[in-house]
Formats: sequence, structure tokens, C-alpha cells
Amino acid sequence: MTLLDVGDGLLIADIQNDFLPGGALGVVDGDKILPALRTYIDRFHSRGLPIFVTRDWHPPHHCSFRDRGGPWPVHCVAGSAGALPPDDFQVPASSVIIYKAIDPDEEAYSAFHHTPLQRHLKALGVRRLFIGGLTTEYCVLSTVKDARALGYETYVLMDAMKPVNPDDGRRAEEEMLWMGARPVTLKDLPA
Ligand code: VGL
Ligand code: ZN
Repeated sequence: MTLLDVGDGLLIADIQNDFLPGGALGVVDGDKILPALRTYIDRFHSRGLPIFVTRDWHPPHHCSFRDRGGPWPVHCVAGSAGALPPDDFQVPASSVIIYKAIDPDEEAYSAFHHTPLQRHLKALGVRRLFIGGLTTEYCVLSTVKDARALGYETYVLMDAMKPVNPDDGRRAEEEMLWMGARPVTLKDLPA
């Protein structure tokens, strides 16, 4: 299928300490996808293709936190240790970092929502977007939805994402494919 080529871009959602085991909103086995993600990064970077990484980056009293009636424990507070990627997950210096959900009064899961992502993608000529990371049924699903609506050919990294809740994760996978996103694994992308 998909030999990587000019016009392809990789988007990795929310690899941040708080979403990894032991973190404030630790995703079970979230760390297990890091090796695959490192390989995806190599595949794109070695071809000079652009890489985008998102960071959930909440102000200290974000509306999604329980103390404000939201569903989540305090997590990924802007600039805190929990909001940083783990030391063993370094991305190329040329990666574009997208900060999201920075507005205190607005929940936002998609990497497109009130961020400059779309402008960066246009500027870099990205037409096919490959999306994985954390978490399947929130950031990945919402981002894939927006990418499809914006007309991107969209690939979901089936071997490099994890859900908060496994049932919701399976439903989200079905929904993404139903929206026309295509499944991809490392096996589909030769070195
Ligand atoms: C996310 C839970 C809470 C996500 C963000 O981006 O997937 N999930 N905040
Ligand atoms: Zn969040």
C-alpha cells in the first residue's frame, strides 16, 4: 500500500508523563507503544517528512478537572513535569509541537481545535496524515475526525495507540475506519 512519500506527515498525540503508567491519568500499557512510535518517527524522519507532536497543556484550573466538575483528575498542567514527555521519548528537534486545550474554560481533545496545526500542515504541504499516540478514544479519535473533515487522507496507527477504556477504544477504532480513515501498522511501512 502506502510507501511513504512527499506530502506525508506523522502526528503523535500526547506522549506525556501524566498519560503513562504512574502518571496522574496513566493509561494502562501506554508505555508499550513507545517502541513502535520510535520506529514510526525513524521512518518519517529518515525521509525528511514532517513530524507533529501534541501536548495536552492545561492551565491549573482547567474545566475538565474534577474540582471544576469535569471528568478528569488534574493532569498535564502546562509546564509541569507530568506534561513533559518521558526522558526516553525524544523527538527530532525539527518536530512541530502543538499545545492544545490551553483555554481554561474549554475542553478540547482534537489537535486541530484552536491550534495552528492546520496552518503548519498546509505550509509543509502535508496531504496524508498518519495519527497515533494517546488516547485512542479522545485525542486520536477527535483529531482523526477533524483531519477527515478537513479533507486529509488519514491513516490510523493501529499498533501505536492506547485507550483510556478498552471498550471505548474499540468503538473509536471502528468509528475512525467508518469515517474513511485507513488502518496502518509498521509492517505496512517498509524501512
Ligand atoms: C485526553 C484525557 C484527558 C486526550 C486529554 O488528549 O486524549 N484524554 N485529556
Ligand atoms: Zn486533558
